[in-house]
Amino acid sequence: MTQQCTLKNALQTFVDTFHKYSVKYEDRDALNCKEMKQLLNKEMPNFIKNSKELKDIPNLMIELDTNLDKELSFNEFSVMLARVILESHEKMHEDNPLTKGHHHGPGLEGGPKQKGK
Ligand SMILES: [Ca+2]
Ligand SMILES: [Zn+2]
Repeated sequence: MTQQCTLKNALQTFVDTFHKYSVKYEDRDALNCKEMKQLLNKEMPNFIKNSKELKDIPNLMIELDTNLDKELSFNEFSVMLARVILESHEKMHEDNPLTKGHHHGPGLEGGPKQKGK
């Protein structure tokens, strides 16, 4: 039995991406402000453009850093992921109302399907 969970790869990507940046300046398991900014800019550039959650990154850092050590643990980081996933799903439904069946647009990633406001 080697059946794998469908979400295993997504989880692995979250963990790997976090770790790729958390060890950039110091080898540890938390993101400082600089590392967090790089992660967002390199790994989620379109999300930064389209997301309300990611509009004010310095403020977001403060909000996410619940233990006030000026770093984001994976625990704290995952709160940001959850919020962005939620926001993106909502956006996927922007031009795809539930009444017409369940279709998903491109969400925060954006794409050619998007028409202006
Ligand atoms: Ca922290
Ligand atoms: Zn949906």
